Amino acid sequence: MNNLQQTDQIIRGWLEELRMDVLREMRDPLAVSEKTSRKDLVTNIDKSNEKKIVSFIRKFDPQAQILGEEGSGDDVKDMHGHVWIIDPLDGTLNFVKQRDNFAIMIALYIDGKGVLGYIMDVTSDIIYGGGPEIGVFTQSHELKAPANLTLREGLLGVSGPMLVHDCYNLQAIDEASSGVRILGSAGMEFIQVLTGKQNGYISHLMPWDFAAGKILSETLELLVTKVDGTPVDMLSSNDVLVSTRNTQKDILNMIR
Ligand code: 2AM
Ligand code: CA
Ligand code: CA
Ligand code: CA
Repeated sequence: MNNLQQTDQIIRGWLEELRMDVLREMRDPLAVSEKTSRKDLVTNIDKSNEKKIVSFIRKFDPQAQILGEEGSGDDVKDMHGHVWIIDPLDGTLNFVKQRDNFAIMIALYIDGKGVLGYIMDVTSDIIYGGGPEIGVFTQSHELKAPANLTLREGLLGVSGPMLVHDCYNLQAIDEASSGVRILGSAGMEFIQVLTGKQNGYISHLMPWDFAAGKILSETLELLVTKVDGTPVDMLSSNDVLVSTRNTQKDILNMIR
């Protein structure tokens, strides 16, 4: 593999290429099917994006393992060596119902350490990408660490079902914040926290939902842990808390 700056440019090129395909293909009727429920959908574009990303990675980094949501990758059992974790289309329900507010996410871990992460907001054409060695950039500027806001000083992103079921005392936690937001895409929620528009996000997520966001968040001094503050497991589902340091402290004092 090339050095990180070159790899960064190559991944940004893949994302721009995928974006052009998605914008063209989404004008045609989508082939939509249900996975586990009518709220858990997959489309032809989730599947074709994943096949394309897997084929880019296979050519670029042939020894790597690939973990992808739609199963075109490998059956990854450990984080040794190069592991790419990809969500070919995040926010599929938004994509189907809104044709907006969805993302493509790509992450590279080497021996368990996050090296490069990318979240592309497709309709806005903004890539949030980079990692601990090179910083976090869009196409136009570098992101700085957001202000270390407390819970009451900012907006908290949450998963709708977790709020409705009051998991972890979430309704009281939301009351204590300035307000709650539900965007329906983990990638779009991570973007809000990275840019300081929300001071946190809580959701039940799979590895491909948080792999890229974790790398970018940690590069910007944000914390990504389980809701109880313990480390996330990169190969299983987790109830994830993304937040500023002060907001994490406030939330850990209120969870039950
Ligand atoms: P997805 O669109 O890639 O499936 C809101 O639903 C967020 O949670 C989205 O980022 C979605 O990712 C993710 N998510 C994870 N598991 C889900 C599930 N079982 N049903 C719907 N969304 C899920
Ligand atoms: Ca899905
Ligand atoms: Ca997802
Ligand atoms: Ca997805």
